[in-house]
Amino acid sequence: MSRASGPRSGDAIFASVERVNAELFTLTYGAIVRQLLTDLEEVEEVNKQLDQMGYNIGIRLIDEFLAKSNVSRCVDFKETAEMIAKVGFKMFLGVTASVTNWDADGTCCSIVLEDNPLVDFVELPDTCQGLYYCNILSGVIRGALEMVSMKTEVTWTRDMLRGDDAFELQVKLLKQVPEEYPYKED
Ligand code: MYR
Repeated sequence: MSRASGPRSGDAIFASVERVNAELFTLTYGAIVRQLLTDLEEVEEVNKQLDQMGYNIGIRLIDEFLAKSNVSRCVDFKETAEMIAKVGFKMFLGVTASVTNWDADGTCCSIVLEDNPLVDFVELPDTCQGLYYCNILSGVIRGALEMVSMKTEVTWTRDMLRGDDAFELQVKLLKQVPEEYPYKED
C-alpha cells in the first residue's frame, strides 16, 4: 500500500484537524466582520465595534493566559510586551511576533506580526478603505493589559490589507495603576 493512500499517523490527523480549526476560525472572523459591515454601514463604526469586541475578549482571556502560561509577573513594560509577542500570540493565534521601535522611556513599542492567520483568504474591496480588519486584536491586547493594571492605547501602524509591508501594532502605556494588596503594611 502506498504511503499516500495508507492510514495516516496520529500526528498527521492532529495537524490536519488543527489546520481545519484555524481555517474555520479565520472564516468565522471574516463572517463577523462582513456582518458588522452590513449592520453598521460605517467603516469607522465597524472599527470601534471590533475593538470593543476584542476588549471584551481580552478582559476574560487574561485569566486563561496566566493560568496556562504559568508565567511570573513581568518586571516592566518591556518584559510585558515580549510576553505578549512571544507567549500570548503563540498561545492564542499560533504565531509569534517581534517587539521593536521602543521609545526612549520604554513606554511605547511596536509589535510586528510575522504571520497573521486572521487575514488568510481576505481581500478588501475598495468600499472598505479605512477598515482596520484586525482591530479585534488591538482590543484584545488593551483589555488583557487593563486586567493586569496597565492602561494602554493600541493602534495599527502598518496593515498589509492596506498595502503596507507588515502588520504592526503600536502599544503605548498610558498609565500603570499600582497593585493594591488586601493587607496593610506596618
Ligand atoms: C504580568 O505581569 O502579570 C504578566 C502580564 C502578561 C500580559 C500578557 C497579556 C497577553 C495578551 C495576549 C494577547 C493575544 C493576542 C492574540
